[in-house]
Amino acid sequence: MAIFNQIRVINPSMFVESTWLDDIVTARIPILVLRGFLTAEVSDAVVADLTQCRKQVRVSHYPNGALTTLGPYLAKYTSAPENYFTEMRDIQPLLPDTLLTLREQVYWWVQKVLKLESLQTAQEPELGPYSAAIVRFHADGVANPLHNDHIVRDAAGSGLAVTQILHQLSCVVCLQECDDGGELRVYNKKWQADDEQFKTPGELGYQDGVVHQCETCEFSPRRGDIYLFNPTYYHEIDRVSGDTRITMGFFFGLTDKKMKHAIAWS
Ligand SMILES: O=C(O)CCC(=O)C(=O)O
Repeated sequence: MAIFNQIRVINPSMFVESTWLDDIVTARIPILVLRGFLTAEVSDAVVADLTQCRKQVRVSHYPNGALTTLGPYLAKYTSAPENYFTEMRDIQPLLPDTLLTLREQVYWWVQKVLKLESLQTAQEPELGPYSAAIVRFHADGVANPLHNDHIVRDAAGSGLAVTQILHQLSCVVCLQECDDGGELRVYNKKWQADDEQFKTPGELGYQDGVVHQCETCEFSPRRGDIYLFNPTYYHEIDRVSGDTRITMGFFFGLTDKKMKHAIAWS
């Protein structure tokens, strides 16, 4: 049986392997880490500038947890997508330049490392551009329950452009690491329709039984790490201790069978 714990760490001087994209899509590589691309100076500058946006940070409460975010996430708005685009337009002018520049830089690195011909923020014909990234804050004591991200399922029937993708991937940039905890744990199990019996309506995520006896891959992000994984595989974030874990993230979806073109959103 394959061992599902092989995180692959790459640095900017490594030769790009043409199989990496397929390896992440299939979770042969459960987590691909780009280390040494982003400097400490840049991540520190972004974190410092984020304090200007305190008023725009939102906390979404659920019976089993809360999500603290800067910028909209589409999964929250699938029944009223126009509100997602409005929130995105309202917040865009308030985001610091350092964050916007980093976002562009990360898109470019991801495109090169995965040998994509294009990676662009998704556009909705009537509603405009999607949000290109989100900042997530996990303060001391916060965890994220077991879940998976699958926009084709979550926005089914909405007609949104992102529901046309063939595969969904997640990119996360660690801007500030926590002192302890905060590991990302990915399970060797992809969501399937009959897992819905493990969902409690209204709550975040799924009951633990859905990943019973599945292999796992655990990763403690360090400041400056950029990591990629397939979020349709179950995953969770362990309780954070100490400093707030701050990340910038976006999803991207491959739009063609040859896996050369991708659109991104948060
Ligand atoms: O912050 C992380 O490590 C993972 C965030 C997450 O759940 C995702 O990107 O789907």
